[in-house]
Amino acid sequence: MDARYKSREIERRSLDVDGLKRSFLEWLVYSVGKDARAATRRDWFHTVALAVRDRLVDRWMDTTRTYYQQDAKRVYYLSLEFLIGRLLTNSLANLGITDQCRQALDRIGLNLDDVVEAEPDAALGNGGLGRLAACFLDSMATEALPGYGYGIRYEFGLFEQRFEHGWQVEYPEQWLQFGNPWEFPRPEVLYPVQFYGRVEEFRDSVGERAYRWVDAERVLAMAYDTPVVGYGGDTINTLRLWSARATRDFNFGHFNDGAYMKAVEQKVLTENLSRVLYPNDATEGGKELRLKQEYFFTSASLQDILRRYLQHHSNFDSLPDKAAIQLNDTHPAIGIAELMRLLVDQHGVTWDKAWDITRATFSYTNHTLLPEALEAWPVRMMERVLPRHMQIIYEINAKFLNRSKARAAGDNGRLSRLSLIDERGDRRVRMGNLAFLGSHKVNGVSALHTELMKQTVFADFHAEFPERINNKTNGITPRRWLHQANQPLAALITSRIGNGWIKDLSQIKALAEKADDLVFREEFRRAKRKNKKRLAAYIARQTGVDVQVDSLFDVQVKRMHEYKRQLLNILQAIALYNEMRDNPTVSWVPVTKIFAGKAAPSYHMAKLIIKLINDVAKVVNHDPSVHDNLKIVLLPNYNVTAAEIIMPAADLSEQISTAGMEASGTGNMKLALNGALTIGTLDGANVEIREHVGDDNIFIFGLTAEEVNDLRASGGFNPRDVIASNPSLKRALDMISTGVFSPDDPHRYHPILQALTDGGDHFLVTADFSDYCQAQQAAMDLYRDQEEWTRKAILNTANMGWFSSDRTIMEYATEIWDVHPVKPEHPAETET
Ligand code: RUG
Repeated sequence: MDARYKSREIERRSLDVDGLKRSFLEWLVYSVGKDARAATRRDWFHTVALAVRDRLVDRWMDTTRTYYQQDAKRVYYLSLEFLIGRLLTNSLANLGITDQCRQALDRIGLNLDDVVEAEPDAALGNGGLGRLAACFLDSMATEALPGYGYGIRYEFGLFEQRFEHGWQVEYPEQWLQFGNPWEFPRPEVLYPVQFYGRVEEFRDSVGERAYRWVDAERVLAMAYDTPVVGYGGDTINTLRLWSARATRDFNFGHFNDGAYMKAVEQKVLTENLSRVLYPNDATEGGKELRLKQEYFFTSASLQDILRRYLQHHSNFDSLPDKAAIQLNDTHPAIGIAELMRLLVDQHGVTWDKAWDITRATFSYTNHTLLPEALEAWPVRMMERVLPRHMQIIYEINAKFLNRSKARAAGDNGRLSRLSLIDERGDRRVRMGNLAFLGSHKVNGVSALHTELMKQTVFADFHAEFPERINNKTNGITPRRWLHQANQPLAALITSRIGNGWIKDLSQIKALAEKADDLVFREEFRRAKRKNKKRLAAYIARQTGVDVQVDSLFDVQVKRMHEYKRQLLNILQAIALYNEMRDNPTVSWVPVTKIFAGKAAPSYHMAKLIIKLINDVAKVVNHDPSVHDNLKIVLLPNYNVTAAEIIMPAADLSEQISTAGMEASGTGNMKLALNGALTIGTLDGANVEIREHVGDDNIFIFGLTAEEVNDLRASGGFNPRDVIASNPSLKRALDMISTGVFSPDDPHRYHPILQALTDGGDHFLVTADFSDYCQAQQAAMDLYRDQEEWTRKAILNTANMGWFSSDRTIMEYATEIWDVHPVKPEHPAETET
């Protein structure tokens, strides 16, 4: 090998400060094309990212090659959302070269923290579901599991949220505007995906009835690969995202007609498929583009999975031994019909065999019980967009209902509930039922949620397949959410118990014995204070509001949704505001209420709640009579990057959903791991958090899921009675209704008041108000005793080890996927 080339090869892998510095200077000139004097912060970000990328490519290829050579069983995580956030800090930390990189940049006169700020936040997801997928990628790579993520490379991620006069306004999020140094385009990895057309029946070579999908429109799915670095950098997996490309023949007809503009227009329309992420947490049915997006990425992923499988196999008998496909919610559930189509129509596998293979390969995670979020596509739309799939779904359904008929013993209600088709009104395909039926395992995301799944949405299916439903309580990656986001606390923990916790979070339990150590408590508080100072500066920059660093940071960060009850929180803030004004001589615990979260653009009630929070904040923050003891801020544009600043700084974590409605929550885990005490209902994973951190170290309030159910069923709940009997709630609502917070438009909040009264208060805000205020009071009282507060905070951090996504992913691997760790072989490293 040419000596110069070889030395470059080594240089590309060198992890020391000099090597990094040389690479930076070389990359800036030869790849970014800039002179050091003219380089912007963004140029430096690209430079550093490209140089870091060099250092992981060899190991990435080694990982892929090892999987191939060992024909290892792979797991494919199909998800319409991956909320990955920034990658530079993550890659540096997981490669273990943060300090070297910092020093190398220092020598060039640059600050790593500034460079990091130039990276856009990859927001290819809405909230918890997408972030969970990103945490799982990190855990699969860290646990050396052969795992691939498959999704869509949206050109526009989740919208950017701004507040204009207190209202949410959405702007496009152009994260790819300046290029993405982490991704590798694969123009050769291209699969056709069809839509529309019709199905033709014919006789195959042995005279059997067969089908082909003809006259369809064709789109191409092109792959973009992003390396996923596991902690330690040994395993580097792949996230493969699909981008839509118009086929060339698609446009030919138009060109020949001379209709150039029409051809171009068609190309643009086709490529719209991967243009934008749908901004709804709860999908509304009836959006054709959304259905096409789901099929587009699922079909491309399955074609890719089969291609990889066929490199080693000549028939599909052992597909379930070589591939596990996880459906992240119902979004990729059409994959069940698609795999059937590929096996039966394209590869000539018999129906029954194909069905066995399909079921053994797929598994499905349910993330919600909310009826509006359970996808159901109109049959007429499905027949038009995916005619062959609709036939396949009919056939799966007919066979299944036929089999169940005997057991249902004439119970037609049961059969119609089990059916894949909802025959009521406008006929719809129930994607949850399809996902359930086509999977060998179906899981919920917290113990409570899984139990409720068995009792509610999937009760009939559970009776039919009692072994299928299982629980996999969510988790979070300790790398991003403690090691990287909270460096002061991470360093403190490591100084006491070593750094084993980064890869094995159960080790953090050893901190529990430090909870009584006064010196440790002091250092723990110091770390928290540092994070609070950072957040206070961020709040000042974003909102112009100055907050007291030593006030109680009371944090509610998540999507804006009525069931998450930001409204309950702001009503309590108004009540507290009134108490402070009524009792000016009392020495109040200063409180800073911090909110952040986006509302779906079409969700008017959630947007009105945003406006209410901003309106209340304006009044409270400018009222001198509360002496700065209460501040309220709503931070704009909540995303992963903002969460990394907020989570480490919180004292109190608001997890106050109506019991039975939050499937799990993962923000609750991030906050508790960072030493915040939870104030919450017995909902989702809060139940398990309480079990781990202990009853004394959490503020639980409100109705239980069972009580919520009973109260609603009884029909005897009257919110007006509750309001009349609670003067502080009544006063808060009166202030809203008389325009104290909206003098320019006193009736602005009529819809909210209406929902809480005549609307029946579906989310039971009024029912839980009094208990919530008491829990808040208990939190404020405890906060006065900083020693006791810190002791409990330490116990929260120490007892959150079980909530690592490494634990969750290993449960999936052993109990659902039967996928095992594979150590990559790194031959190049032994050579040099
Ligand atoms: O709302 C749920 C959260 O409770 C959960 O923690 C998260 C991850 O499992 O998923 C959220 N979710 C549910 N996001 N979208 C949906 C409905 O499709």
